[in-house]
Amino acid sequence: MPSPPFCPTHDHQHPNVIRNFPNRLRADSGIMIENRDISKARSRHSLISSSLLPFIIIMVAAPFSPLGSLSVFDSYDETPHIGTRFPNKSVQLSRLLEAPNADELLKDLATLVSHRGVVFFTDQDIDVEKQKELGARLGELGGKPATSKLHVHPISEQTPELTADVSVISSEGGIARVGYSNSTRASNGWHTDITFEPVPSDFAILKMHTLPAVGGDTLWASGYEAYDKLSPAYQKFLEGLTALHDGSGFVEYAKEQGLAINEPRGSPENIGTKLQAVHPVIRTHPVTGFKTLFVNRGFTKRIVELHEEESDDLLAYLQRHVSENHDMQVRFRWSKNDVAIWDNRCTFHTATNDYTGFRRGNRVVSIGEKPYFDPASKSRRAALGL
Ligand SMILES: O=C(O)CCC(=O)C(=O)O
Ligand SMILES: [Fe+2]
Repeated sequence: MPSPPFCPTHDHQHPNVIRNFPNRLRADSGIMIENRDISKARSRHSLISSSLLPFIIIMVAAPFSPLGSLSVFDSYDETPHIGTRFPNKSVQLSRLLEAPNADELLKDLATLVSHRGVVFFTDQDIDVEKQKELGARLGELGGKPATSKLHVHPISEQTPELTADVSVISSEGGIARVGYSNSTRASNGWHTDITFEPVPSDFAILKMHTLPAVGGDTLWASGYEAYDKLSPAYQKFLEGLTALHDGSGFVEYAKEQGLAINEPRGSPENIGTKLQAVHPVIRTHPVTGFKTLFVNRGFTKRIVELHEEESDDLLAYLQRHVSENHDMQVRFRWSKNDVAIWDNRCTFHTATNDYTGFRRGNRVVSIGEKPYFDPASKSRRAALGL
């Protein structure tokens, strides 16, 4: 196997890395040059003079890759359906932000996150100010409404160190611990961030800087694959429905703590202290165009068009569908200063509260667009021919 020609950091450590190789060629040249196995080319093209063989260019359909300009860096897919990782700490988000082609790199990063659901970066030096800049630019480059900014969480407090558009994710309390109980099933923690907002989130960026020696993994699940695994009849049924999302847990927490609910929260439409919104049960992702399941255990309380008992049963089924299908999940074991960027339009996630000691990180959540369902949109499997 010849070494990939364009990647100075290529180390062949992960078996999946080589999958990016044809795409890298495609990204750079516009065509795909098949030079990986010249012996096969020799037998297929035996009428061609052997002196020409090293220069054979075969036009073949390259497999789809959402990496774009990021294909120059080593990366691998954590699972077939969700999760991509940049394993080398030489890939720093802080440097992508300063690169001469930063707009191209960040737009491609946003596209990659939208396709793969969650993307992991190793040992990052990015500070909170730059994390906020990244959060703002990712969605802007994808063309979201100009009124959509960073989310201000209803119960985030402004401190001398951090503005209210940064959420501290801490084992000691606050946003990540509201409603937490260690005497219920771990899978009750599955949620999608802030779906109680009329204009909910596109991206979230979490950097973990304090970790227990072991434990505290985070899991993500794919909303695209959750849709795709359902039968056509069930898909059709869900496509006609809408659901009420409710963040009343935060309202109660604010009351108990004597806090005011912050508003507006990253969009002129995210106002009021009720923290409720109605969204389609299946939404179309505005970047990929794929259909995705958009109800979650944490915030979705009621399917509007159904009787209460029907709604309870359906939501319980969909929760099991997400939490019990581990073929649509990825589990990430954090190391200090790792960063995860996920798309809140097409994923679910949950923390794992199995550790002792401190665990802390900073999270930035950006506001995207109002969810919609386009009946002409395709599922991910249909669009990619999977
Ligand atoms: O603590 C974690 O692993 C994830 C917390 C969370 O839900 C979030 O940051 O949105
Ligand atoms: Fe979350």
